[in-house]
Amino acid sequence: MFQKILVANRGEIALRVICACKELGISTVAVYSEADRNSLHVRFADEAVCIGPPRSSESYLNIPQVISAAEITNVDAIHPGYGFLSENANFAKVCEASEITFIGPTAEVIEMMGEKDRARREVRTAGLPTIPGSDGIIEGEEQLGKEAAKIGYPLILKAVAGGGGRGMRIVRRQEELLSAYQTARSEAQQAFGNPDVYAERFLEHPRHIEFQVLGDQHGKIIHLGERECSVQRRHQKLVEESPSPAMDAKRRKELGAKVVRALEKIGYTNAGTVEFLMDQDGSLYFIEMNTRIQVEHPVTELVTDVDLIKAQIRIAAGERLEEAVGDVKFWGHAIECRVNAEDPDTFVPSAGRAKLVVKGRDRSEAIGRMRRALEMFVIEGIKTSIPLHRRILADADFAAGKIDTHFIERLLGTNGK
Ligand code: MV4
Repeated sequence: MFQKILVANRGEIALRVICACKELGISTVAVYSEADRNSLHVRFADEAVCIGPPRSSESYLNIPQVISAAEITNVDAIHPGYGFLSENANFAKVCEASEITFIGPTAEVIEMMGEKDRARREVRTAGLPTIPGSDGIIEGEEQLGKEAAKIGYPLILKAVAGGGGRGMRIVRRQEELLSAYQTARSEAQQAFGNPDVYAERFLEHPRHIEFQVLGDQHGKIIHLGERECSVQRRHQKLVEESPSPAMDAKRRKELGAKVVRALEKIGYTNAGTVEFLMDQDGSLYFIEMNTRIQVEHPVTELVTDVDLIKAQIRIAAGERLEEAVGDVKFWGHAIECRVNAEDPDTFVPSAGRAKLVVKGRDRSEAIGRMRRALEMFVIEGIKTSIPLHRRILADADFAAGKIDTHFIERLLGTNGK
């Protein structure tokens, strides 16, 4: 097992990783920017190293600075948390070259899943259902026409280097195709330095359902069930829950087994999330894979009793899944509300995020408990999204499990803006 881990992150996830290390008896090193000198993650870590000015590009995203801090403090491993360097294949490579364990999948797999068209091809070859679409990137106007004729309308153009809702363009009619393609390419070039796009059939009212997985370094993969993440606004998730009200035991078992087999073929290691869209007819299709721990991991922890961060650390240290996690049993229903410090009218942010997570024996008890907790939750002096969460949890459609990615637009009577 590792003796010392550097936590290459800030805020609640840095603190979460530090807590896991403390429980495992591992020493911790925090890194911080000049703006975060007095943060809790700095206070609770055994050591702390300032890695630069407030701007994250010069601190938390600065690979040489993070690696220097790791070398000075002589750590065995680095936990990247989420965001920042967590899905940066080059960072994983630099860690390896510096003989520091990157707590996550291999650089090769991070790279594979980061190229969204390649991820799609690889998982399809490995047996997962994907949305009908182009085989790879669309190389030019001639191929564009052929692919569109094959896929039909509406279709969606997605940046290969995008993900999480960035770099997408919906095309509803052939007349819009060429200009959408050109705009998508130039936006992708602007945003990611890579103009490549691929195409998929566009699903109008999907649910977003994702599977949590863990893979050890001995070739074994398990899944820890799914999370329902359809309640979102502008690609920011607001409420997540496990299990999904749209899944049943049979489909969970079937798709879960496919996910496990596919990732075993790919050689996936450590924690990851496989994202699916569920069509209105109930079909599930792969869209992308996240090769990091996610914000919403606690809802899975509550229904499985698995500490996912400790599992990540133990797997990275070489333990087998049987040892690191053991048998996984599912019990109850968990819900997370992401409480944002923001103005409810303008959505102007004032500070980070808090997570309110509850568990009940079933969905109805979890909803009742969340409503009670939201009612008693007091934050003074700043505006927060708590009133919005109270409305979501009091909504009849939400209670009935009738949620898709347009739920918030319907609730607010807007287009989500
Ligand atoms: C889609 C889609 C409909 N059809 N792909 C948005 C985030 C990125 N991970 C993929 N996204 C979507 N891909 C096809 N073929 C609709 C979305 C989408 C969405 C997906 C999940 C959660 C919220 C969403 C909000 C708008 C659009």
